[in-house]
Amino acid sequence: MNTATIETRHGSTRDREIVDAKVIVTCPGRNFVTLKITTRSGLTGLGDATLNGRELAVASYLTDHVVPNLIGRDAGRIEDMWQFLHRGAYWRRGPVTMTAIAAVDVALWDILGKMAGLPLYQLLGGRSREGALVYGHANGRDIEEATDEVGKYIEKGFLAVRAQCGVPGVKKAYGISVGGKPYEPAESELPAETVWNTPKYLNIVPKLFERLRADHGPDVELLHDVHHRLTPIEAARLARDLEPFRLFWLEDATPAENQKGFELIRKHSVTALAVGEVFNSIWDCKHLIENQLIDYIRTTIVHGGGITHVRRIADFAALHAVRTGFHGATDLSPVCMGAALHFDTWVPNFGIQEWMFHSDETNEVFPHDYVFRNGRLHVGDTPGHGVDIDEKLAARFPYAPKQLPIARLEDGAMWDW
Ligand code: GCO
Ligand code: MG
Repeated sequence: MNTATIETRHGSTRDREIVDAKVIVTCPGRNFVTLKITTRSGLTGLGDATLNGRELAVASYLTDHVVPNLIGRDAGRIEDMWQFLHRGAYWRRGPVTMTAIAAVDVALWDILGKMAGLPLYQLLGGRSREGALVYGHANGRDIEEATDEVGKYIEKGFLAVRAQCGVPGVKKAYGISVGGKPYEPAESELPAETVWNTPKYLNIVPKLFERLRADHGPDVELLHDVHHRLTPIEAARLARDLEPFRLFWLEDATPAENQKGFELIRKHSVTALAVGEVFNSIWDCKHLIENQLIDYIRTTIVHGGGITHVRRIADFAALHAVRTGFHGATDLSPVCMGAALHFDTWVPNFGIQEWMFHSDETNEVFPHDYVFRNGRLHVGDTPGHGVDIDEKLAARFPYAPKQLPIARLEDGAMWDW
């Protein structure tokens, strides 16, 4: 086969030239930033670029500093594009940079899938499983309400459920919805102030899980998110107290900047640990993974530099028996979710995928082909990642500034939210 034949079958360099790239900001209930890349042959690819509460920083990074570099380049050179944007920018890593790089990377993988006429999981190496086990978010103002909510998820077919409950004496505990609406943390233009009390929290959580096991039996997988609130020794105590209830994982038990802290947790408990939704590089998790201080790595596609980089993290994690458990809150758009699910379908060391339900408006703006069946999300066979954007509809939902809450201790000092 000569070069000319190869080029006609797979798109010539000229066909693959990037002729347009634009950033779409929309707020169908919450803000999303999306990058859309178009090639000369008319193929388009989408990448999510959403960084909750700091959306416009990424939009500007892309529009002002990345898009001018994309025009005229070969959309097929995905690896080179990644290196160009990472090494070439001189300023590496960081959530804004890595989210912007992820958007380009995912859009290019999407285009590659369309060029090949294949779903993304096939490009990565094909299926390892039929569907991706997902966990939903159950929460309640008290234990009673939380156990009812867990029951509802089980009835819907979920095999794994994250459970959070209100903390008596704490006005706004993390993860608890208000007014019957689904939980959405970024609720106001300026950060809502919450007050935190660790002893009260440490008192209630084991009681919640004792009750959940009593009500729902041993089979359902239960998870819990501490959301960075504890010191390492407090986290160790909670992990030990929760051992009898066999959690699938305890998440972000302590802020992960202090990685030695995880040794302390490990020393005292065999509760599985998950970390990494705020990481953006393999360098953030290298120590935790190679020392087997965690069991699940949560860094997902949009915040971890795209498929190209997260694949490196996953392969490295596999060497150390660490599995993936990607972040999947509603602040990641369906575009990230679609890409993550293709990754989950392929990656050998898959653990679980978080799945918070997007609003109907969001699902209409981002039509997609993944579906929930029997506790798992299943990707379709649409070429690429299978998620599109309805730009006309997106334009009807203009950006609305919203920030995440903050937490203070009772004496007024700042704490980790
Ligand atoms: C989780 C999370 C999120 C974050 C959110 C911040 O789903 O595990 O911790 O809900 O709070 O992504 O933007
Ligand atoms: Mg979390």
